[in-house]
Amino acid sequence: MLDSTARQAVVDDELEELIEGLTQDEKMISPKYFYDEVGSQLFDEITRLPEYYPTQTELGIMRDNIAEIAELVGPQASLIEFGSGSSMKTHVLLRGLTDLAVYVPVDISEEHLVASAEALHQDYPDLDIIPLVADFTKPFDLPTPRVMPLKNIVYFPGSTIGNFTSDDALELLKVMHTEAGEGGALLIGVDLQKDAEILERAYNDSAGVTAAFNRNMLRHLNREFDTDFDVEAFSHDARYNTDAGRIELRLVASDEQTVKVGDTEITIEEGEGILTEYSHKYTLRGFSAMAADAGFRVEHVWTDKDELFSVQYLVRD
Ligand code: AVJ
Repeated sequence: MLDSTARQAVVDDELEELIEGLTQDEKMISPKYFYDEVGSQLFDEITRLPEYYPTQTELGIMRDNIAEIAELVGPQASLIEFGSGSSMKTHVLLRGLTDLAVYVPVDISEEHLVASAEALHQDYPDLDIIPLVADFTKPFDLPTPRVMPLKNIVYFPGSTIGNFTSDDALELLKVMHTEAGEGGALLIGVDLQKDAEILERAYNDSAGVTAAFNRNMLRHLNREFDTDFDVEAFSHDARYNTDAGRIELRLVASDEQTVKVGDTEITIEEGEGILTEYSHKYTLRGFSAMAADAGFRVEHVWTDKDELFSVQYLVRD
């Protein structure tokens, strides 16, 4: 745990980063601020919405193909999940893989990590689980398990890769390449390009859950950084940018707003949007080109019958 001085330093850095994002030509706030307790609950609700196809589709792909996935992974692998690993998809793997040597969930939030690792230990008492607190966008040291693994399998589900710009996504793939090590592989969920209509429906659900999720970010900031965003003065906007192949989430001010962020006053014009998230969608060809730049070769791709979503097994070249 961080002591109070260290925690203050983190908050100061984050405040600086927040101000930087809000003083650019195109104002932006990092999507990491979606996930306070309420935001995590809202995201959970999103994954159960009929319009939000990614979660259920990916889970279906995992269930339908777990035998083939287990065959490729082989016995005595180390499964290294980027993210804290509380999802149903993780359970499909932990149940379906043969004789795992160790499971290493990696997350920046110690709280999430400890809670989910404890729950997993109840379900898999014989599995060696070694939670690791780390920022997985930068290389980190792997722990030493009880049993020496035959290979490392990095797992990155949820199309979280879509949150990253292409430069950052490439950097992250390179980190995964390093962590996979010699003979290792990456199992990754990647959302696919499709009709704008299906995509926009998934991020503009009729129950308004995604809108609440987007706006909740401001409530989170008000609490954590003592800012004074008028949450009700911002509306949810999600549209598909066809050229860039990504959904863009914004919070749009209904009238001029002045907000105090630390010692900085920020003016947001009427109708101006603050970018809160990119969710990139890939073509199979585009993703494999990026993977190749990071040193990976796509060994296998599984999709659903409508080719909405893909799960891909990448090996080191
Ligand atoms: C968790 C980043 C994969 O991009 O679809 C869902 C987040 N944002 N609805 C996505 C999200 C709005 C989600 N990821």
